[in-house]
Amino acid sequence: MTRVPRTASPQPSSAAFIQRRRVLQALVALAAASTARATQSDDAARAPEACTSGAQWTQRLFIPGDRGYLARVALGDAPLALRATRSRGLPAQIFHGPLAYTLRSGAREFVNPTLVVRRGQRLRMTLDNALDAPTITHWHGLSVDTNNDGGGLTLAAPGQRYEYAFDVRNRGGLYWYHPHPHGASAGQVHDGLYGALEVHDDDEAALRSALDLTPGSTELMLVLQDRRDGRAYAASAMDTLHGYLGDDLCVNGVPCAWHGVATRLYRLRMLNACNARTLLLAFRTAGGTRVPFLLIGSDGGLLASPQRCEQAFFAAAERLDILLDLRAMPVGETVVLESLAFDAMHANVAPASRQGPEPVQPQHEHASTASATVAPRTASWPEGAPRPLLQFRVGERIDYTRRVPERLSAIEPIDVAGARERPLRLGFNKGRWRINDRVFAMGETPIEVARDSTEVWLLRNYYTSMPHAMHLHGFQFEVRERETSPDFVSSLKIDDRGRLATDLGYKDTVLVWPGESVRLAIRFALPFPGEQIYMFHCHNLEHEDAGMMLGVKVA
Ligand SMILES: [Cu+2]
Repeated sequence: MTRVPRTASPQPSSAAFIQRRRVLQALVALAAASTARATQSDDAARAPEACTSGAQWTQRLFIPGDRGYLARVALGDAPLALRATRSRGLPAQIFHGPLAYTLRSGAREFVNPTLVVRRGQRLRMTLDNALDAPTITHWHGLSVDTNNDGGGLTLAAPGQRYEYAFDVRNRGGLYWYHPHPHGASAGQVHDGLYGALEVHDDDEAALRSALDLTPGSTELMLVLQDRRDGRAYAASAMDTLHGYLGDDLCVNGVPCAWHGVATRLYRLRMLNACNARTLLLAFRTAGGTRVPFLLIGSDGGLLASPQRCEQAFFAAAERLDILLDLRAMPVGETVVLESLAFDAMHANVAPASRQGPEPVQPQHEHASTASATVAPRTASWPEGAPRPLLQFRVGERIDYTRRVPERLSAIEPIDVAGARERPLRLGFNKGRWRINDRVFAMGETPIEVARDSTEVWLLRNYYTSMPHAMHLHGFQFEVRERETSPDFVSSLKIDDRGRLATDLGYKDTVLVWPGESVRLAIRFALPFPGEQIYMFHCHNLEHEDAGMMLGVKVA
């Protein structure tokens, strides 16, 4: 858990670094005439080329191997055991919290494994709780029944085991798993309990074949988490109000990493595993030229067709599937994945924050005792502040002639004729974030939905609020419409319903900005007998733990 010391100056300082940058800039200048790309952005040109944590692209991006940290493991018929425990034995460069999921398959041991399943397969998994606090694992985005959802109605006590068994009904795509014990989710996720779950299907196979994509090489899974240090979660009252933000963004456990690439298409499958942070992702060359990308998928798998983007908001718990085209890049060029500056719109809740939120009684003790001695502090990286995240270095010229398919998958619009519209207001009162003025109460289901019905959910966020990334368990939905969006959001709209490229396809998490109304179409098709209970909540995990969550009964 050692890390590179923080430096006072965010600017690169070593002579060698400056020399390298000059060389790169010269290369870029030579290549500029032949690189017909987006217009130069003054903002981008002024942005620091190096990551600001002090490491300055000195570490390689961590690529998972055939075992260990984040490695992919194909689940077969035999049940495997996921163990929530203390993290240990990670590679030295990995910056991870004090907790981890471990899994053993044959002779191989995995840490926060990427679980790989086929659509239609039966998933059998045991959760062993080796923490000193209750936990439960939620399968984020999967269509499962209440007992398998892990939404927090049932917990595994310390030393106890919980059994999951369900059919994987979801489309191919990147889903994930993380703890969901009410009142303690934020700490457990922050402390290191999270992992990706890849569902494979025919559309996925066709894409990999068409573009010659190989996981771990030309298809890179990037798990993003912001951290302050390697220690256990310690949230201040301000963190509880705004969400816990880190100082550094770790990509696959490494801040400020670089990765060597060739002149071809790369697929980047990204998971925002941050507790609360929204990013505005974009790519640029060292010289400041914006590099557009193709958005090919989101939470519920591949879009119908690729969408060309120059930037995309990426909220907590969302997934983005991106193709980055490096064919026109000269060898020696660098392309930086960065988060652009944006108005985080937290200002409107600042006055209330002076009094601090009303204390929330956690229902469970925190998973780690180490936090007791750590004084909470706020992050040095405010939400919306620009930050380079990951550097790609073009080191090899290759011929690559594959074409991106026009059709990626079939997206059936949800028929909303006769659908009930259900208003859900997001707001703040008496020190708590609320949905329809309520906070979560165990055993209550203020939202009751008829089995196999279709509803339109109208999410309205107050002007005097902050952005909330709203997540529904158990069902993927369609974002139908955005109204009265902030100007900088509506400037990215791609249709006359105010939708963004990242709203397309199927979603399970949607970011709702202050003053905005967002309509979702949800088909509550329920293949399970009896009544089922799900959660609808903000995925700013501090908001969720403090009660910005309602039970949903489908019967
Ligand atoms: Cu929220």
